[in-house]
Amino acid sequence: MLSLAALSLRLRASGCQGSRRSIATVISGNETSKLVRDRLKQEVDQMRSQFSGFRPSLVVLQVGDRDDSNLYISTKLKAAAQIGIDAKHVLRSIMSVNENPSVHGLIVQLPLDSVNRIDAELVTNSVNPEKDVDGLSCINAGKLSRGDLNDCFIPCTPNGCMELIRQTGVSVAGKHAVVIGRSKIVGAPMHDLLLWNHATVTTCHSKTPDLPEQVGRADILVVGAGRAEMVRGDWLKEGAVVIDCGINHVSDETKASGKRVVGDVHYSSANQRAGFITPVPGGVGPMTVAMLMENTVTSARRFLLKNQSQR
Ligand code: NAP
Ligand code: LUD
Repeated sequence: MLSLAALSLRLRASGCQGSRRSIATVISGNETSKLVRDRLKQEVDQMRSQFSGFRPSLVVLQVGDRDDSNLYISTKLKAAAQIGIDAKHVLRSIMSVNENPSVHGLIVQLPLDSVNRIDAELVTNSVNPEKDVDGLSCINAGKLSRGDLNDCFIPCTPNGCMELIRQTGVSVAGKHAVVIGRSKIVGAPMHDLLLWNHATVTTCHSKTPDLPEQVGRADILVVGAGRAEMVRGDWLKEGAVVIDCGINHVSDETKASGKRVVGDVHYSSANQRAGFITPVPGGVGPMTVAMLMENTVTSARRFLLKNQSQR
């Protein structure tokens, strides 16, 4: 199969974009996530026939009733059903799920939506690290930061970004990668993943002076800042791989809903300069869901192996 990189080179070489500057190749999260989900479905089918009806099981715990969480959770439940993962949506205690041997994955959807302030750190750290398919507990985060990538659960959004970078065919080793954001769910684990895939990594945040200068050095740029269309096309290094995690709702009178979703990257200027770029929607979002399914299947596989060796 022709990789995205080869395809992009061919398009450029054949000059099929006319005399205009070549436009970045779109890295589709919708398509890549479908490939991942199809592969997982096959694996789960195989588990089921080999272990008489066994199914990987995921619990999504929600506190409150935020519209965005409701939407993300329903996407996760649909993806799970399609793959054959038995997923439950609960509003109960973490401990009973931790102790239930028939559950292989447990996530606590963030942010927690409650009248009384709840310490999210305390809650994510209460999840049994062996079931922490969101990779947010400090045990899994610590392993990732030390480079023990095969012995931990990697947070779904950065893991999905890595998968999209792989799709381009551009190798990460030796490249200069820039991450904007240092949150526990996106920026910090993204930094670790790029580092242990042998990139030289710069992580930027709200106190970084001269963001455009830092961005201009990036062969690979991952943005998770939560600032609508902040990164402009003219900041980018020509040919860069641009991965946009941002999900921002901006008002748009032309839409029936009165709003639309944009990323943290100004797409129409960035795609004139980037080599590869993810759209929003249809980029990182669907990959987050696919990677959650992957971590759940991995956890179920580990569970099966452990039980087999104990027999
Ligand atoms: P967050 O917890 O608010 O963190 C944002 C990070 O960006 C912080 O580290 C902040 O710096 C940094 N930042 C904010 N403004 C900046 C600026 N002007 N210049 C440089 N850095 C700046 O957000 P998050 O949870 O990481 O999410 C980030 C974005 O990704 C949001 O749009 C969110 O909706 C989206 N997201 C998408 C997915 C997905 O699946 N696609 C998953 C998770 C999140 P400080 O640390 O200094 O405050
Ligand atoms: N908390 C997440 N909170 C929010 N977009 C997601 C997400 C699907 N513990 C925990 O699921 O991994 C998490 N673990 N997150 N998020 C964001 C974050 C969490 C974001 C986007 C999507 C999950 C998604 O499917 C689609 C797209 O970008 O194409 C549709 C977007 C739309 O609004 O139509």
